[in-house]
Amino acid sequence: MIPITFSPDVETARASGTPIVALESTIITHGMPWPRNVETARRVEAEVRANGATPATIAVLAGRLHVGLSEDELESLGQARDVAKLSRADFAACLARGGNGATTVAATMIAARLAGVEVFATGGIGGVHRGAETSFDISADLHELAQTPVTVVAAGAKAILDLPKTLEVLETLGVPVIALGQDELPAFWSRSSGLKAPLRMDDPAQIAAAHRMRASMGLPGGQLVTNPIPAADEIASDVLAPSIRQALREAEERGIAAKAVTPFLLQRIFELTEGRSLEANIALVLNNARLAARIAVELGRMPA
Ligand code: PSU
Ligand code: MN
Repeated sequence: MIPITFSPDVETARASGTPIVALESTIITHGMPWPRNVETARRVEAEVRANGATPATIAVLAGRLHVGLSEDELESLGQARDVAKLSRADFAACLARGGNGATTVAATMIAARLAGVEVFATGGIGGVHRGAETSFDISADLHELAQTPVTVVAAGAKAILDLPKTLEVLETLGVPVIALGQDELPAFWSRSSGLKAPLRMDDPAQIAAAHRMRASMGLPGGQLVTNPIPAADEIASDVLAPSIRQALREAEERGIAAKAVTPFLLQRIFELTEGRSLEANIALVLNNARLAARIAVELGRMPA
């Protein structure tokens, strides 16, 4: 038996068949500094509600999988220091030993599937790191997209990654990568990456229909929807590039590896851009929450 607790809101939504959008918690614990992390998590939930769906923020608290967090749970998670960053490999172990953990994209997809939730909003997925040809650092998020049937809305893969290699791996794994409303793959903090997105769709209904079609065909895995950050909030890639280069150099010098890489880079880029990267990150997550809710509403109108 999986120890699972649904929040009252999520329980009600499940009973009435209201659309639900899953939200991850690693972005809260490892992706943004307190108190902006908690404030953002609340705003993201409000954005999902304003667009007709119920938010379900996912985390492991004292060995229970929580689908939907209370105000207090969200606040204490946002302030906690020793929370594990959970992915596919360590999710079950954390539950089994009664631990606390924040879910990455991979772990949130697993939880969403267990809870019957088809759509999930995040900031940016993990991908193939620069230098992966020697470090072998490829996020488990990519493999999860290949096997778990959840549509993930992100603003692209983070620009700290090797985006061409990330696209290649997604293609190999058979993951549909859809750009919303433009031909180019967005690059998290900026709208353009210089890379063509494999697929383009212009409205949430098309994305929902493709999700259902994959299920009808018995294809495992989900879809990656890349939603460009709003133009008013983006940081042009050439403006950001020096900060990314410096953060990457420091990570290498200090021997940062494995799970620590992404949180380290995000924190350093936040410092090097004097907080600008965080403002953009917040704007893009809100934008993704909005789109994810619309996709969930469309799915709710379609036969299962
Ligand atoms: N999106 C953000 N900030 C984050 C993340 C996503 O805006 O911190 C997290 C997600 O949880 C994602 C993780 O799964 O970064 C990727 O970590 P890694 O590169 O170690 O797989
Ligand atoms: Mn990694």
